[in-house]
Amino acid sequence: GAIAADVRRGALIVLEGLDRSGKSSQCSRLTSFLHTQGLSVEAWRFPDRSTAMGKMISSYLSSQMDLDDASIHLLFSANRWEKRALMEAKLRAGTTLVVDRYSYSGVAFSAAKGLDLDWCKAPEAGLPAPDLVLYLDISAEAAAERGGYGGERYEKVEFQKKVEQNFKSLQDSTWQNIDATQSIDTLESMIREAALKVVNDCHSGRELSH
Ligand code: DGP
Ligand code: NA
Ligand code: NA
Repeated sequence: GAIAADVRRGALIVLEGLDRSGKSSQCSRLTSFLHTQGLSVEAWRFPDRSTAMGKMISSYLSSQMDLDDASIHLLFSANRWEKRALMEAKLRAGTTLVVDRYSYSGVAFSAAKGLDLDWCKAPEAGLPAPDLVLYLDISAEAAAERGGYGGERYEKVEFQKKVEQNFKSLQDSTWQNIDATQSIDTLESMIREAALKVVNDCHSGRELSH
C-alpha cells in the first residue's frame, strides 16, 4: 500500500552555505561515511551542470553568457525540476541523497540581486522537501579570507554578504546551523550524527513531503 511504499525510503539531506563554506568536501565525506555504514547513498549537486540546462547555467556562471536575472532564476529551478522524478525514484527505492545546494541557494542567490524573495520561492514549490538541511554557517568575510574563489559570477564578498542575509531569513524547521569555522573533522562528526538520525527516521516511515 501507499504507506508500505514509503517505509525504508532514503533521506534527502541537503548541505547549504556560502561559496567556500566547505560544503563540497563535507558532502563527499558524508557520502563516503554513509556508504561505509552499508547504506545506499549517492552524492548529488545543484546546479547539475551535466544536462543541457546545466550547461547554460555553467556558461552563465563563468560569464560566457549573460541572461536576464529572472530567466536564469527559472533556469536554475528548472534544473532541479528536471531531476525531480529521478530524485523521488531514488528516495523511494531506499537511496539516501546527499545534495550539495538546493532550493535555498536558488532563492538566496537570486534574491541577492534584488528579485522579490517570495517570487523567487514560487517555482521551488512542489520539489521534494529535504528531510534535513545542514547550513554551514560562516560569514561572507571569513569565507572570503579562505581564498580560492574561483572567479565565477557570484564569488564576490559584497554579493555573498547579501546571500548570507537571505539564507538567514530562509531557515525553517528542517535546518540545522553548523558553525563552519570549526575544524573539518569536528564538522564531519556533527554532520554524521545529524545525518544518521534523519536516515533512521526515514527508514522508520517518515513520509516524503513536497
Ligand atoms: P557551485 O557549483 O555549488 O559552486 O554553485 C555555483 C554558483 O551558483 C554558486 O555561486 C551558487 C550559485 N547557485 C547555486 N544554485 C543557485 C540557484 O538556484 N540560483 C542562483 N541564482 N544561484 C545559484
Ligand atoms: Na562556487
Ligand atoms: Na561548492
